[in-house]
Amino acid sequence: MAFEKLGTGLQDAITNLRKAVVVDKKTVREYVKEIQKVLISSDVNVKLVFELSRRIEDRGLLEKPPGMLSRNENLVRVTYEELVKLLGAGEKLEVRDGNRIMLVGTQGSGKTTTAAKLAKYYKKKGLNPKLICADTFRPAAYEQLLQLSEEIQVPFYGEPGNKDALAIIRDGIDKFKGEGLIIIDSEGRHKLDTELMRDINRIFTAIKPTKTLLVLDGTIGQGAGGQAEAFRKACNVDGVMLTKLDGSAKGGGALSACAATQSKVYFIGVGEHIDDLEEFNAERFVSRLIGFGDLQGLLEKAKEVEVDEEAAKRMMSGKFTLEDVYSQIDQMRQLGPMKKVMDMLPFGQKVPSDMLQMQEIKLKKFKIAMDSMTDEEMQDPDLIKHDRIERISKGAGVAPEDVKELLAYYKKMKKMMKTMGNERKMRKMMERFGMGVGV
Ligand SMILES: Nc1nc2c(ncn2[C@@H]2O[C@H](COP(=O)(O)OP(=O)(O)OP(=O)(O)O)[C@@H](O)[C@H]2O)c(=O)[nH]1
Ligand SMILES: [Mg+2]
Repeated sequence: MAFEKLGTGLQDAITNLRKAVVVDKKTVREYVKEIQKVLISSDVNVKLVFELSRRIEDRGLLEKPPGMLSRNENLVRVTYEELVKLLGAGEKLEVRDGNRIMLVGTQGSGKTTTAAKLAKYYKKKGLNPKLICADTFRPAAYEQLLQLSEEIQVPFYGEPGNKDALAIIRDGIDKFKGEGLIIIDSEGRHKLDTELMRDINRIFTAIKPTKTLLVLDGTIGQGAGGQAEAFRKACNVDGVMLTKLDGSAKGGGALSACAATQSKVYFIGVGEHIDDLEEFNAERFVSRLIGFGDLQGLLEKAKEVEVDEEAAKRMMSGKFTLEDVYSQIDQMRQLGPMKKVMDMLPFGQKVPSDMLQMQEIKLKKFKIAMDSMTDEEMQDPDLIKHDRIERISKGAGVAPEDVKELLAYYKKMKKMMKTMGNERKMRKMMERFGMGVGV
């Protein structure tokens, strides 16, 4: 499996961090050191690794954790963000039928295999890919792509024996009437030589591909950056396809080097099989390395509460009105089953179970009842006594018991919010004295 070592290394570092009871300078340094080791053994450029670890350390120590995140949870989030930055922002290759993709690259980098992989990939997406073999250099090139195209049942064009690559491409496009997504496999040379570049340029000018993609062998590690840069200067490369990342310990180096040279990696090849192609998206990639489930929950936790911070502060300070209950019910229903929502919050376990079991139908009744209340009543529910209960229940078409139950629910919540607010203050105070408690 590709990147298994990198993933395990990162996950181990995170597991150790999570075990830490106190998150202080020493813990952060140790964690950052572990991350450094993992990245360097994955061939990421030492300078980049040090820059990244400095940022993780600084942010981990100085940044106020957003939302409900603890300090070590925030460190994991920061690591994720910095790794995504290191590998470049996600951007999809935008192509459609009628476009032409040309693959270029040095000999043996994986162009022919990748051309077929790409054709299968877009076929599965509902496009109509077609393959042209424009490699006149290697005698077996025609047979190789023909066979692959038969395997994936994609139309193929080639002219064995013809040495004029440009003429073959033109004939192919004619034969396909310019329709479908035309993928052109070109020839490779020993290394990046001027002759190859001249050929590519000649074809490039005549064909004007919609996208020119550079196929790079990922096993060369950091060297991928230099190649990517050279090709980009020589011809108009739109992006990179990094191959052979399976089983290569240098994958991290190749990926980060491409990002560092502003060469967008669109796809990665992770095996010899035709399906071993993945669209590269740094966010998805890093979250998978770190452990997807873990990270998703964490990011949501940070986001979710960011939005509600004001309301939460107000509620916890004891200023809790029926309006808060109203919006709380709305939010909870948006988020899903209440039990699940509560489990995500650090104080979740403390919420009495009867509150969690509050049925949907009851919440709906509560909302209807609140719709029949005046602003004054919403702000100050203590005003709601016998006559008002009668009026509200009649206006809303619910039983007076429902209104009473709502008021009881409100009182219980208000009390709970106050207790939690006090606990939060306590926790903050402990943190200030360097007694921060871990996850
Ligand atoms: N393990 C692995 N092997 C790959 C991958 N992509 C290509 N290969 C292998 O790399 C070798 C070269 O692939 P080709 O597709 O023939 O490379 P090419 O760039 O077309 O080569 P030339 O046409 O000779 O320049 C083949 O044995 C492929 O099976 C990959 O993602 N993983
Ligand atoms: Mg080839």
